[in-house]
Amino acid sequence: MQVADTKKLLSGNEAVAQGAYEAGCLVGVGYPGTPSTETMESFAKYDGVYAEWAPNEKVAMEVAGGASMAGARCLVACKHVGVNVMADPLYTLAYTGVNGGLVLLAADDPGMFSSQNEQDTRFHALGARIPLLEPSNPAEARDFAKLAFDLSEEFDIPVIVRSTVRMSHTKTMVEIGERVEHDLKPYTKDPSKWVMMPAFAKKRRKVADQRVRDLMDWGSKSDIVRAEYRDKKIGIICAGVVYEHVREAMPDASVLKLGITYPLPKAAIASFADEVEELYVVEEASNYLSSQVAALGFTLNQTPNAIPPDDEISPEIIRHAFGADKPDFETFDGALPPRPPSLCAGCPHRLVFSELNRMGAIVTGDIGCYTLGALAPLSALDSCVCMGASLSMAHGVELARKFGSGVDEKFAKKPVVGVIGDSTFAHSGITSLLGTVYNHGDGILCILDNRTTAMTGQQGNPVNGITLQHRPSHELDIVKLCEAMDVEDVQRVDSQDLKAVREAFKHAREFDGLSVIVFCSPCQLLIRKKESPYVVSEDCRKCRSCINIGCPAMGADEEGRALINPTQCIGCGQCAQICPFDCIKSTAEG
Ligand SMILES: Cc1ncc(C[n+]2csc(CCOP(=O)(O)OP(=O)(O)O)c2C)c(N)n1
Repeated sequence: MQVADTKKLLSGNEAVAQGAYEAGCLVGVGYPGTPSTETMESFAKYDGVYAEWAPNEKVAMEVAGGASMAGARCLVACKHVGVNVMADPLYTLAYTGVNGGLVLLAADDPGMFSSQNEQDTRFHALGARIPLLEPSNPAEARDFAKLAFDLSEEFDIPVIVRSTVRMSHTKTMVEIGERVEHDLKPYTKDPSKWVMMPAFAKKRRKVADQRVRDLMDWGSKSDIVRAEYRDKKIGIICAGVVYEHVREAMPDASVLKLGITYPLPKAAIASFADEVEELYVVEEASNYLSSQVAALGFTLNQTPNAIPPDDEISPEIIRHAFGADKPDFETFDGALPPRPPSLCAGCPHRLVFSELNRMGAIVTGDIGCYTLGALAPLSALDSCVCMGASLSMAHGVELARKFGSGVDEKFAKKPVVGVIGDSTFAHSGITSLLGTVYNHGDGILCILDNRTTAMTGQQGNPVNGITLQHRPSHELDIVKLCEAMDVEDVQRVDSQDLKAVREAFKHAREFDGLSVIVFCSPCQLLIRKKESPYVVSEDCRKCRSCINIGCPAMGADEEGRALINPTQCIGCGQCAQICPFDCIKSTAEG
């Protein structure tokens, strides 16, 4: 079938990029994070735009703030937890307002498919007094992204477009249009708008409040707020992808579809509430909408069965909430066997964790592929909280042990090790390390430099010096940086060489003070090199040392002898190095 070239099959993320492109957005800045990553990756591919990865979301928002002040339309994209990182500039940009339109795509992750928490960006919109639009599908994502730029300039405020994982990654046909170029808006120096010291900020705070009232009225008149009347017994208020689920689950119910969920369009809600007998809110993973509708003075009915407060919602869950039998997901015929995630065959992080496990260290971890070092059989991590936390939490553990009383003797003797990846180090680990050095901390810090941001799909970062649009750059030399920070003991070690890894840890444990080990070896998915596979000889003594490094290519036969799956083995030789009896050889050795 021929599809007219005014339509494209786009994911929600790609559609936001398309909308931004059509709106004449010039500058795109983001930091990768599922489910938002493809937004900036696809925006970067359009002609006539400038796009870059920032080292973190705060920097991204500040770059966009500057470009907006200079008159350009700007798009920022990140995942929900990235909004926390940028909260400082974001909340104050709500006071300064914008010059060129500034739009933030914030992708939430109800169900936590790839996140450490399930927070709802709408609470940030409420806290910062920033309007938030919620498209329900990719077609709307493109429309709302375009609209968001106009709204941003009309109301002099950054605008958030909130997506959720289901919308970010679903593809549908999207009507597309031409780009409308925008010259830079003229810049006029105006400290009362852009210099947020208390005397000016106090006045801007009032401007922000008035803007919220104006936006409430705007929403009630806008066609992105739509009352759909059917049977008027049940009226459901909903937004985003939940709207699609509600329509599927309750096709006869009346629906108020909110395209803007902050500020809430009070007048539109009031007329809907007047028309229906029972008023409900359906939402997922948070009570933002129900609490805010109730705060406006509307009385909500409760569904016969509660809507779960956490996790993604589905049409089955909605039907059950309104009285249908509970869906029985367990007996689903096509149930898949469980496949726990694991580090890839040949992953350069593996030997570091196998050693940390052997050392019985207290390991404060971080976010990246290496978080998988927490899982059996490596079982090497004690904590993982947020990007950058590894180094500062290691310092905190040391402080408690050093200054606390009644410290358990065994606990006191364990080495404390912070482990962080290269992208995460650049994101927010550098200041953590600085804090430890400044406060004369000790312990061991491992920086796992696999030459990429692997977890989110191999993006460039300041350590590998690869930029989003392949412009010239600089590679950050982590060792030199540590030395410049006055770290007294810094080693650079090949993380695929077990002997070197062991020696580095031995040296670091003996060193009296803070010791940093920069483990270097590229991610296997980056080099995609497959050497001859390894095999286990007849002499295998079933000690399981090789199996315990958790390589997906390793297994055991019925008698417990180690076995290597040749289709999965990439020939890295980690297992051969770990075997204490020299029973594993490369097939290349004949
Ligand atoms: C504030 C925040 N932004 C983005 C993410 C998404 N994210 C998780 S880990 C990671 C980077 C991982 O790269 P790196 O530290 O180099 O480790 P690798 O995966 O390469 O081992 C990113 C971008 C996040 N969890 N939190």
